[in-house]
Amino acid sequence: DFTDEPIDLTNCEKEPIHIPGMIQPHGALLVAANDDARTVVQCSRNVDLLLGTPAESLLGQPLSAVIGERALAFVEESLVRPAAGDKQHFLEMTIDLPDGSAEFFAIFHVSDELLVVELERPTNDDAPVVDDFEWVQAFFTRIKRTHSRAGASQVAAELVKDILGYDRVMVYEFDADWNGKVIAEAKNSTMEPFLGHHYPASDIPKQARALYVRNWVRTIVDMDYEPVPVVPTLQPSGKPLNLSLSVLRSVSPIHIEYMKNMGVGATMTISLIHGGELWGMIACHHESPKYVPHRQRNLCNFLGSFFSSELHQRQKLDDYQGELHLKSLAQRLARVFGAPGTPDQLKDKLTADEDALLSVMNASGAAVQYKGRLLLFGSTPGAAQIVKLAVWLSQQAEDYAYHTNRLSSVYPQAAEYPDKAAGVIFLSLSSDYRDHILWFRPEVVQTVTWAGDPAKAVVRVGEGYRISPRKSFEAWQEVVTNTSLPWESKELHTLSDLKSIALKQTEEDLRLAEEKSI
Ligand code: BLA
Repeated sequence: DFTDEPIDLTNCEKEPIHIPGMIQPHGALLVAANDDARTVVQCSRNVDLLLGTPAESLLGQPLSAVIGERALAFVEESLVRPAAGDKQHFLEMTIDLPDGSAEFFAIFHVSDELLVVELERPTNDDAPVVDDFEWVQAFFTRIKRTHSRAGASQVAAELVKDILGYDRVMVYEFDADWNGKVIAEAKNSTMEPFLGHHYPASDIPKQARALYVRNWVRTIVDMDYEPVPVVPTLQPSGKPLNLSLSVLRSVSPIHIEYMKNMGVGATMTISLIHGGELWGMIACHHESPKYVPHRQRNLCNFLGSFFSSELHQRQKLDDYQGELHLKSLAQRLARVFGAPGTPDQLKDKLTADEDALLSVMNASGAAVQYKGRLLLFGSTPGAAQIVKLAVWLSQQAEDYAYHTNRLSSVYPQAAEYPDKAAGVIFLSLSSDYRDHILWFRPEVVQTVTWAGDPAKAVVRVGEGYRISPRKSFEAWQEVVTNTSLPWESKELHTLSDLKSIALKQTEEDLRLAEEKSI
């Protein structure tokens, strides 16, 4: 219940989306008790439209009277199979209706001991005609041929788009804080590009992510749908019906609004999971309503898990190559700092290799203080600001180095230049701290791209108010204000490599100074 609650990011997490008491109307839902007759105890209101029998007449009947003895026997048999636990089973069946028989997809699972059967009528309109085998083969072959994570993601997006025919297919990746980024995209030319865009964690709240770990494919067939209530609302035990594993589960109205704001008419999402953890999603958008038959959805589920493990391998390769690259940059810099010469000579050398100086820390700016001269590269605060900051940093430094990605929280003056230095890494080049390097990163808000309509901060829902999707971005912006992307362990490793080089240099200086004084 959201009524009168203050608007904050945790609201989204409180919505009990697993017990909406409603379904999407492209199918019908039957709930059967765990008794011998498998008595129908709940059903969706729209059974009259799909099965020709009103809900009132269906409730209390044995399930076999609705789906037939044979289908029920098959269902019971698949349920006792081992590892049947947390998953759905699937069956194509013909059901005798009052006015003739019809084909259905039946997807069933167990929820609180109750048997939940979901029936979808295959639509013959734009269902893609594909050969499963060819499809799977094309997917495997083309993914296997790619070498990088980005390459594999791009191919996956393109293949899923070809196969399912959505207007836009994205590979969406979570970071450590569950914020998301679009890392690959295949789309119709008329669609606005989302590639590279970042989204706050609250856009896919925690309880939704938990459901996508259990249920790997989520479809919303028509954003403009009228939800269909399940009757009676509660199961015989008095509890709400848990629809965590349901494929027809009605969607959070907040999420629907979010999608409509984006101009999306239908979606399908395939979970990307590694080691039991959701690390990303393949997100498909269609401008108009779109139904994909369960058969194809199932195949996507399988391809998603194949793609996940392929991508994991490529990530390891990318990390390894990234480390090699950083090492070579660090060596180049070590040569420069190993024989710096005069400040002017050092300046010339670093200017010629500015790219190495900045990319070794993935920084947007750097400052080098050397023999009384301050040399600036890329985007930095002003010289006077840097000199003051460096004094403070040399006091904080332990073992000649210091780093933070929230500089202004420990050094308030930095709030004057978050666009230049929300994060900083400091490395002393001499034992008296007089010579040193600073690397800078701007605040993350400046470096990420955001799309969407920031209007409509609050929506009226009945008596109360609810947070709307775009409000979450503002809240997220507050969270990341004055914060840069974190310094990663590979950068901190390189820092200590550079440090040992710099310190050797310092020892050498001391030895020379000693020799001179003798
Ligand atoms: C679900 N939010 C989702 C899903 C996606 C996103 C992919 C999965 C369901 C689906 O396939 O549509 C988010 N989709 C995105 C993003 C992009 C995209 C970021 O295409 C970018 C390109 N959402 C909000 C806010 C709340 C919220 C503020 O923005 C909460 C108040 C909730 N999102 C929300 C909920 C779900 C959801 C509750 C679960 C929907 C469900 O499965 O019922």
